[in-house]
Amino acid sequence: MRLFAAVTPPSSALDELAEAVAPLRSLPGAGRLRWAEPDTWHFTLAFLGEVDEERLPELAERLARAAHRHPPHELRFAGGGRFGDRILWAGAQGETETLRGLARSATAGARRAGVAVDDRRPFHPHLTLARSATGRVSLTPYAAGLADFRGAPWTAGRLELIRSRLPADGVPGERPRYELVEAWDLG
Ligand code: 2AM
Repeated sequence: MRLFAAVTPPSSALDELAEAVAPLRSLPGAGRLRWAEPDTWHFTLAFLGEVDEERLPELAERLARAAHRHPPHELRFAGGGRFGDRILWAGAQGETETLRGLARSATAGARRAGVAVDDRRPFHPHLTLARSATGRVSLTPYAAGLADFRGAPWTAGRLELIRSRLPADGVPGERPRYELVEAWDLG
């Protein structure tokens, strides 16, 4: 199964962000981007990829330990950015060093459970809002539209293990579906 470890902000914070994002959806080219829906928004801490089901108990045990090593911490949405013209994201401020430490522990724990974690990209806390399949829509005005956005503080209080089910090939417009496998309180 395809898995990743994540932190999901509370719905109040997601609602605020959704309000800030709404006007961007009428910018030129917005229809050519694939927008993630607010009920799937999350911060990925470690992308685990395909994991054999038999590894799941040890993985869960290791992630539980990683969660206990880091306290709940305060974050807020702050600004936005882009990875090239492929990914538009919302950023976070606050106790991001704790989030980073949690991401590191989750990655290390998953490795100890025998999962080959993809960490080629350095950890950069971001919540993906939209993706471009072609990279042909300039994301600069979208990121600029979020530059001044500052959300209310919220507490990252649990580490989640999420399963991603990819859509069947050739189903236009379908998004991956995410299912919570297990979650552990921090601290
Ligand atoms: P993204 O937000 O940068 O797109 C589920 O696919 C989650 O895992 C997404 O949030 C995605 O991050 C993240 N992820 C990280 N590395 C990935 C990879 N190599 N393939 C797919 N998703 C990845």
